[in-house]
Amino acid sequence: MMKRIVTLQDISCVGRCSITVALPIISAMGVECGILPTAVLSTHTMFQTYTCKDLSDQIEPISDAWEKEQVSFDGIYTGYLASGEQCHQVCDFFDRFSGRSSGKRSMVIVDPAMADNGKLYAAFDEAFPAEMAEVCAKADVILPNMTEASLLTGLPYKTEQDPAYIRQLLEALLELGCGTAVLTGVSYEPGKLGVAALDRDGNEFSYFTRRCEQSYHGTGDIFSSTVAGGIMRGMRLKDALALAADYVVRCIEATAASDSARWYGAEFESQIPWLCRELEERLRRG
Ligand code: PXL
Repeated sequence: MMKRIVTLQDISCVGRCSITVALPIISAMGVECGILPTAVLSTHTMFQTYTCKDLSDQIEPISDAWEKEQVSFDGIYTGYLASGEQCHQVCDFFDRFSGRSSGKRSMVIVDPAMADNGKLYAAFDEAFPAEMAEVCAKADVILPNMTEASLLTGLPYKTEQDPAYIRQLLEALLELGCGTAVLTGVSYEPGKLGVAALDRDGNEFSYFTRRCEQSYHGTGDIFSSTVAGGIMRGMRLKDALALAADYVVRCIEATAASDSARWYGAEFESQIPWLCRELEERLRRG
């Protein structure tokens, strides 16, 4: 039977991030994707002018209606959340819908999308990372980038990385309470970039690709959505991470070959056929 995931993040109407990325990618991967929009923005917050309508007051009534209709999810995937208060609501949502009480556990995947390149996104204040840490505490898998990991753990943000520092960050992330911590944007040598993960049983793994010169907004959302889709399709986490990293590289390469502005995100659409083919191929190989 087809798996059903629900993603909780904003709708940035233009700019290729959050729901406008998650929905097409997860659907293309053969997974039903429900949405619970946390806010509606004209664009993501890296544009100079943007509007934002917080939808916090919709989370509870939508949850109530779903509960009445006995809607259930195989997975819950969260991204950009609009406020600290909303982080609490999302924790309540996990308690209601992750099936921990009914025994049919759903996978909780949290991308604590709140910062990049050493800086919090424009809409957040310094108190926000501690609220997001509470969301991470309830997750099976968290997917922070280096900046987010440093804000979540209080460890310094370093652009020069080594394995000891990455291990320290991963251990500190696990201490938040999540099942597996995945760090993105890990780099030990100039031409390579990748991810490193550690789970509660002490299993550690990493995956590296070539480092692309260009960077585009929203690639973190492309990555996390692909990981979520891969897990829902039954991939092992490390295989889902590798597929997601390879897909992001292809998306960046496709975008670099065109002349689109980086604020409009990466052209993930043109690489969806590759993603679908590669997903089925890698699932077959096992
Ligand atoms: O891609 C992360 C993201 C999602 N949603 C909104 C954002 C950002 C990053 O800036 O502003 C509204």
